[in-house]
Amino acid sequence: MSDEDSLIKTIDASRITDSRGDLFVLEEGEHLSFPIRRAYYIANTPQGVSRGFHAHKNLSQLAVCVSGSCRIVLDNGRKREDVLLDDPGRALLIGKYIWREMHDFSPDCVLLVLADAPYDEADYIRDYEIFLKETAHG
Ligand code: T46
Repeated sequence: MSDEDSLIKTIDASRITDSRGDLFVLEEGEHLSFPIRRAYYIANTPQGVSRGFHAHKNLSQLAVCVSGSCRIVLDNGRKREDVLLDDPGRALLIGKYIWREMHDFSPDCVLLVLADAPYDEADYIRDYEIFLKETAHG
């Protein structure tokens, strides 16, 4: 886990390497403090396209580039930090009320996201001004 003041909190997957290559493990209890209720993955992102630009009110997620790389910006309304995800053994925690943007997808990027709740559009804040208002006193 990284520096406590930073918005960038990463988790190292367990890596089991043998002559066949690497097998990475992310397991509830061991690596994750929340249950995995949904997994989705983002692939084939055209060059120059960015995604995200929203926050969640009540969703914790773990994101890992299982192939390729992308840059993720995290913003809590007071500061913004960015991190390059380019290692299938390093996963990024994205918590509640964190504005996220995904940029600079490599052509081979597959971004896997593990989430602790089913999809719910009502949980999204997709307007940055509303996000700033909702985090102003937090
Ligand atoms: C997030 C970042 C990291 C579904 O129907 N089910 C799902 O589970 C998801 C994730 C999305 N959708 C629908 C909603 C939209 O109509 O798929 C469409 C694209 O979703 P969105 O524009 O929100 O995708 P991103 O890449 O901007 O954001 C996604 C996640 O939605 C979001 O929770 O934190 O990845």
